[in-house]
Amino acid sequence: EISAIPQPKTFGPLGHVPLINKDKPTLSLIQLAEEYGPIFRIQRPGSTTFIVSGHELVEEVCDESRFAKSVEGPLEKVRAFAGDGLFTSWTHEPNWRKAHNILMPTFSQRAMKDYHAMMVDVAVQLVQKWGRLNPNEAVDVPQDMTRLTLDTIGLCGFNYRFNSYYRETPHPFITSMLRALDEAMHQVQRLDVQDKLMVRTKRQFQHDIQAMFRLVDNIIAERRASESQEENDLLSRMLNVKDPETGEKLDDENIRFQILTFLIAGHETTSGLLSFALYFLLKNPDKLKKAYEEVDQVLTGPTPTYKQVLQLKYIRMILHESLRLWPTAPSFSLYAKEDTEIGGKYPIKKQERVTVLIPQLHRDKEAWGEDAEEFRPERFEDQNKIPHHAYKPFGNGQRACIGMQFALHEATLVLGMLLKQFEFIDYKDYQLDIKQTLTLKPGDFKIQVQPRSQSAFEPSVFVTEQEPANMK
Ligand code: FDE
Repeated sequence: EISAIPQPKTFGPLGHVPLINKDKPTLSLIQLAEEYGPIFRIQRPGSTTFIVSGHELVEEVCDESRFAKSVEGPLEKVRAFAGDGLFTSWTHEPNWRKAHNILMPTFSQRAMKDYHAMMVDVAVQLVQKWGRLNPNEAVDVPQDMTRLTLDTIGLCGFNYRFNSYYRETPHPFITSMLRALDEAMHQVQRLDVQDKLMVRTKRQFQHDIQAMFRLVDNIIAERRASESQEENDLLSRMLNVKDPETGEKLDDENIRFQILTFLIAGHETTSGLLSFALYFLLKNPDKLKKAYEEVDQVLTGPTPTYKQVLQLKYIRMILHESLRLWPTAPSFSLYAKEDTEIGGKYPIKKQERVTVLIPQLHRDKEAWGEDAEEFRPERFEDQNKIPHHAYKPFGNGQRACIGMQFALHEATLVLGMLLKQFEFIDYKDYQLDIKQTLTLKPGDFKIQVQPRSQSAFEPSVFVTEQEPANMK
C-alpha cells in the first residue's frame, strides 16, 4: 500500500525556503520534523529532498545496496573549494576511492599512537592559557576549542603550526573558511536570479577561496622543499604514496582539495563536540562529578599517556552522548540507486534524494526510550544496548567519517586534561543558543575557569619538560 509523503505548503518558486531559517536551517528542519513526522518532502529552488529521521526509515536508507551518498545542497557548493576531496566527492569519482585507499591507514586506531604526542603538545597550550587567566576573565569556549582543533589537525596532518593561541583573533584561515562555509549554506536558499545579483558576496567568496588555496599551496611547497620528506603524516602520504588499486598517486589539484578538506572537516566538527560536551557537563553536575572521579583516578602523571586516554571510558561516553544530542555534522544525504520503497509504503524513485536529519534521529523515543531528551552518558555503557542504526554522528557505510578515531582520541584527551586541571564556572547561567555554519556549535558560550585545589593542580604542565612533539 502506497502512502503520500507529507509536505508543508509551498511558496511558489521558493518552495519551502520561507519556512527555513537561513542562519539555522537544521533547527527549522527539526521543528518541521516535529510537525510532519519521520519523513517529509522539502523543496528548494532547483531541488527536492525527503527529510528522514525515524530510526526504521533511516536504517533502510543506510542500506548501501539501495542508497548511496549524494553530494547536494551546501555540500555541492563547498565543492568550489573542496572539489573532489574525500568529503565532497561522489563515490563514483575516481579520486574518491584513490584517496580513500591512500589515506585510510593514517586514521587507524594504531595511527593514533603517532599523533598522541602532538595532540598533547597543543592541548598543553590550551591548559596553559586557561591556567594563566585572572579570576574574572571569561573564556569563549567554542573559540578556544577551535584554536585547539585547528592547531591539532595542522600539526598532526601536515606538521604545520597555526599557533592559534598566540593570536588575539582567529587565524585568517578560519575567518575565510567560516565565511565561505556560511556562504555555501546560504547559497542553496537563494533563487538563481537573487544569487546573480549578489556581486559583492560572490567577490568575497572568491577572495576567501583564493586565501585558503594560498595557505594550502604554501604548506605543500614548504614540504616539497624540506628535507623531511620521510614523515609518515597525512601530507607525506598524499604526496608520495601510490593507490594500491590503480598504482597512481594523487594529482596536485586533488592534494590541494584534500588538505583543505582535512583542515575543515578535521576541526569544525571536533571543536563543536568539545564545546557541547563542556556545556552538558556544566548543566549536569552529577555527570560532571563522575567525570572528575574518573580523571583523578586515571590521569596520574603530568600529561596523559596514549594508554590512559583509552582508559577514560566515562569521558568517551560523555562525548558519545554529546554527539547524540547535538551531532555537530547534523545531516548527510543519499540518493536511490533504483526505484524503491521505504517503510513499506513510501515510494522513492531512482535518483531521488533523502537527507538524514541526525539530531532528530538521535532523539527518536522508539529507539532511545522516553528519556531521549536527557543527557545520560550511561546509555553508552553497554555496547550491546546502543541502538546503532539510530546513532549516526559519523555518517554511514563506506562514506562514514574517516576521522572518527582521530576526533575521539583528541576530544577524550583534551576533555580529560581540562577536567584534571579546572573547575568550570557557569557565571552567566548560559542558555543554549545553537549557531550554525554548516556544522553546529553552542553560540556565544562563555565560562570562567579556576584551577582545582592547589594540591590536585599539576604544575608540571606549566613547565613543559617534554620534547617538542615534532622533533622525534
Ligand atoms: C565524513 C564525515 C561524515 C559523513 C558525511 C556524509 O556522508 O556526507 C560525517 C557525518 C562526519 N564526518 C562527522 C564527523 C563528526 C566529527 C567530530 C568528525 N566528523 C571529525 C572528523 C575529523 C576528521 C579529520 C574528519 N572528520 C574527516 C572526515 C572526512 C575526510 C570525511 C569524508 C569521508 C569519505 O570518504 O567520504 C568525513 N569526515 Fe568527519
